Amino acid sequence: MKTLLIIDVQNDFMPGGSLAVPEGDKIVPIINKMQHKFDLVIASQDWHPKDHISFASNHQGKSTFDEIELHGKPQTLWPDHCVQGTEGAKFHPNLDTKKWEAIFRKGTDKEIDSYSAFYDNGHLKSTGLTGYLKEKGTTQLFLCGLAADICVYFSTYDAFKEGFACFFIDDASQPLNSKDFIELKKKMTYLGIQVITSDEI
Ligand code: VGL
Ligand code: ZN
Repeated sequence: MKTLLIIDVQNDFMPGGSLAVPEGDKIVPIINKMQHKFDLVIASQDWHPKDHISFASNHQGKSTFDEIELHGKPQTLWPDHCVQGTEGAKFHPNLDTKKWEAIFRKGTDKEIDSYSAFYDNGHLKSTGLTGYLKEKGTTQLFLCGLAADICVYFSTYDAFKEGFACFFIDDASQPLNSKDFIELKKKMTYLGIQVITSDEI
């Protein structure tokens, strides 16, 4: 059973948004075109409170993209983005959401960031996504969205560890840092995650 998980295709990650991914909007028509190929389509939504710990604005004397240590782990400090209820947190207006059966929100706890749609960055709390996918009968999980090297990557990695056969759809994802992403693609391929393009589905 083939499921598509669309990660964080939200306005703040688009060109002109507060945490813009280069050419982030390029993937919208590609995602729209492939949704009919899946038995189940779901999405994740980055959904932070205003006082979220990952925002540089909530740390005195710090700048955006600084790295600090939080709960013993490195944390990049981001510009304010995907604040609950704002325009920036909405999905791209041209994204076709009609077929979506569920939206999993993440990053809602102000004390911890959450790149993966499955767990927070400390792997302390689950979103319930594994249980949902298993109950729905998902065997093959296809992932795409923004940013390829952050939330799509960490979601794919967790999905793989949870035992799903994983497919990373390269042309339906865009990275924040394209150099890092080359290495991450190698790592995924090495692990047994298939890196594919949307015409191979
Ligand atoms: C993301 C950084 C912070 C993402 C979310 O969706 O890739 N990146 N929050
Ligand atoms: Zn975020």
